[in-house]
Amino acid sequence: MSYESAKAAFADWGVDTEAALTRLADIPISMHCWQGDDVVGFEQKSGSSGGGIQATGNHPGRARTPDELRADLEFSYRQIPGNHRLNLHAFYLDTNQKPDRDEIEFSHFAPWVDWAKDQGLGLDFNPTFFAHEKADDNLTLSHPDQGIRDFWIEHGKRSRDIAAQMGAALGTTCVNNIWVPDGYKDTPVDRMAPRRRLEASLDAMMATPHDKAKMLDAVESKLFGIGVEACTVGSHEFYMGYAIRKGTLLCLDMGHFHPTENVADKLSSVALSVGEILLHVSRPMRWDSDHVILLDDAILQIAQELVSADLLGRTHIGLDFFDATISRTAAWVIGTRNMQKALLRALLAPWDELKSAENNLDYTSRLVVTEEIKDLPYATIWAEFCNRMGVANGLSLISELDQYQARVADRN
Ligand code: RNT
Ligand code: ZN
Repeated sequence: MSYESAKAAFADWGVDTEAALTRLADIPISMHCWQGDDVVGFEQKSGSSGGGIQATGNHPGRARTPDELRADLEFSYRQIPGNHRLNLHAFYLDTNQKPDRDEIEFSHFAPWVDWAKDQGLGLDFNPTFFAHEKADDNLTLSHPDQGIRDFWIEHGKRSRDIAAQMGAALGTTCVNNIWVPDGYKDTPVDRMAPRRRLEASLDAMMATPHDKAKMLDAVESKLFGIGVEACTVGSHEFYMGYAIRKGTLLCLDMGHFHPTENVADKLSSVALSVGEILLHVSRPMRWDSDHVILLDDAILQIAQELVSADLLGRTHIGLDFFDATISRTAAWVIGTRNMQKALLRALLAPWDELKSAENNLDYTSRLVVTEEIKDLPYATIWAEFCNRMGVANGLSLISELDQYQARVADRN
């Protein structure tokens, strides 16, 4: 089908495909650096990340150095239409020095910033509160030991400074997302004390205000992790309250709720109480398994809510998945494009008609329309988008992905 016929098919439903394509081109996705190396980081340590998160698999091609990771990212961004962002974790520093987490500085990330500038990418940032001996007990900012808390508070402060400098250097606000693994394997007798300590540590960490045009703080909750099954200190209620009271962003990770909860449903509720939202778009399978996102109902519903509730202007879309059983670059490319495809579908829906049917309690029309529009030629509009952005699609995309994977397969 030609783009012109597809455009006409959507026009029959009152949908303007040109407006949708223009809007889509303007939505940056923050791609997470940690899919490229199985969340290992560049502190010259190997093994599991700790903190209850783990990439499983040993498919060849894991990036072992910042240069390899950047090469993989450059390839991946070339297969993704539009201009996007990179979400860096603090333990991906690029320096010959070996600063401990409480010694990191902007200079340790300078190669990333120079590269991002060169590539036209925005940067987001995360302090790393795991994969470190002082996090081995799965307690960091809420640790009973003041010395350990202070170590992590210093790491958090430095991360905020680095993020603000990244935002300033690149002229685009850097979201600094705070996730700590803190929790208990077995049922704690005191849930209040660690939560008070976490709150006090966060307050100390964020005491210095930063220019919001350069850096925005976000806090990420979790239901449970491996090894912290009984209690996560930074629960959803904890951080939702914290974000509302302190004016930070709230990060919703799709894998951090009970598997039957619908994260899409949370967006409009949360948006009434917090100014901006950070999403970690992920795919939990039975637990927080961080599978590559598919173009499935969960993702389509997230995108529908962002468009229908008019939340795109105050939601930062970040991805969070890591699969080590497949090509790391293919994982990035397919996952990011799926997020965009979901957004495109949402932008191509006849929202006025659907909302008016719902307001008139005409649920029959609502059902008929939501189901009939599933047959519209979305693929043609997506192909047009890729074409205009000079990006491969379909079989030619597969051949690009295969060729690149073949080039990195001898890494060991
Ligand atoms: C862990 C959180 C967190 C991490 C990254 C690496 O459960 O989802 O966002 O995945 O910080
Ligand atoms: Zn996350």
